[in-house]
Amino acid sequence: MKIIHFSDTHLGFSDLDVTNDKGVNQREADFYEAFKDVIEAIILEMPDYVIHTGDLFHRASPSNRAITFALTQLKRLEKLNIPLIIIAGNHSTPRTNTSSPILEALSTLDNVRASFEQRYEMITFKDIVFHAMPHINDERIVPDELDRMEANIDPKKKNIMMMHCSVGAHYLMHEFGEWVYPKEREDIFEKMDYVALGHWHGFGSVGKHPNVYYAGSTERTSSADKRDDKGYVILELGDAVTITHHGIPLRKSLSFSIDTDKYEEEAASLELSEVKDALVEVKLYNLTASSSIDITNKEIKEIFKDALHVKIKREFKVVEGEQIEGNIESISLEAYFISHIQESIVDEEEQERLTHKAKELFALYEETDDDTH
Ligand SMILES: [Mn+2]
Repeated sequence: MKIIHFSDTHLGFSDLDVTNDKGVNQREADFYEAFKDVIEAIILEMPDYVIHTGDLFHRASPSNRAITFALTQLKRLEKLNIPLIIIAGNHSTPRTNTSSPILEALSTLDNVRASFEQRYEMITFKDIVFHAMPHINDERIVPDELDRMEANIDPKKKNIMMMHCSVGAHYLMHEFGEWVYPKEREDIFEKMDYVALGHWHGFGSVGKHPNVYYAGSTERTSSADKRDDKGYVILELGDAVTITHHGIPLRKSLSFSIDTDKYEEEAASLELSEVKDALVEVKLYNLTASSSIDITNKEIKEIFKDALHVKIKREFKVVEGEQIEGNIESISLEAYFISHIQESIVDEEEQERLTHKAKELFALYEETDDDTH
C-alpha cells in the first residue's frame, strides 16, 4: 500500500511587495507552484491514499483565488479517484464557532474526506483506518479524544494517526492556537503503523519513534526558514514500513554579510552566481553612524539586482570613546537616535516627549518599509 503524506501548504500566504506578470504576489504564486508540484507527483505515483496534515490554507477565510486554486488542483485527484484525507490545522480553524470551516466546502469533492470539527474522527476504508485528530481550540477535551482514538484502533487493518500539533516543546512554531501533544499519551504511537504530523515546517522523525514523522511544509513561510528540503513523503506500508522524503524545486534563500570596515573589498568579492530570482538577506555589520549613511539601501539592492527581493539588516559597532548609554554592544539606528536625545536634552519632560516621538516615528517607518515584513 502506498500513501503520500504532505502538509502545511499554506495556500494564500503572501509576502514581500513583489508581483508577477499576472499581477499575483510572487510569493503567493510560489506557494501555488509548490502545491502543484506535489499534485503532479501524486498523479505520477498513483498512491492508494493521500493525506494532508493541516494548514492547507494560510487563513481560516482564504481568498477566492486560493480557494479556486485548491479546488482546481484537488479536482485533478478526484478525476483519478485518489482518496484525500485532510485535517484542519491551527491556520485553517476558525477561532469562533460562528464562522464555517473552509474544509467543509472541500468535502463536497467525492474523493475528499476532511476532518475539521475539532474532535477525533475515524475515517475508515476497506484496508485502512485514518485516525484524524484535527486542530482543537479547547485543549481540555484532548485526553478524552485520545482515549476514543485508542479504542478505535483496528488490528485487522492498517492504522494511521493524523495530527496537527507539536509533539514535545521542540516543534512549537510560536503561533496562536498551537497545542502540544500530551507526553503521557505517546504510548499510542507504537500501536499505529504510521503517525502523520503537521505543524512543524521541516521534514523529520520525532524523538525515538521510528514511525512518527512531520512531512514539513512545501514552501518557506519565513525568511528564517533556511531549509531546502521541502516536499512530500512517500510511505510504503507492507510487512515493514518505508518512509522516503521527496524534495520539490524551491526558490533559493541566500544570506550574505558584509564587513563595512572593508566595504569596497567585500562588496567586490561577493559570490553572486546563485542570486538570480533568489530571496536575499544582506547583513551590513561594523557600521558607524557615518558609514551607515554612506552605504545606501539603493546601492546594496543594485549589487543584488537579479534577486527577487533583497532584505537589508544593519548592525552598528560600538565606537571607542563614544558614550552610548554605557555598554550597549550593538545598537540600532533607533537606539542610537534615542541615546542622542537623552544625552543632549537636559529638560526631562522635553527628553521624554522627544523620545516618545522618536519611537513613534521609527515604528511608523518599520510599518511602511517593505523590508521589514
Ligand atoms: Mn503550518
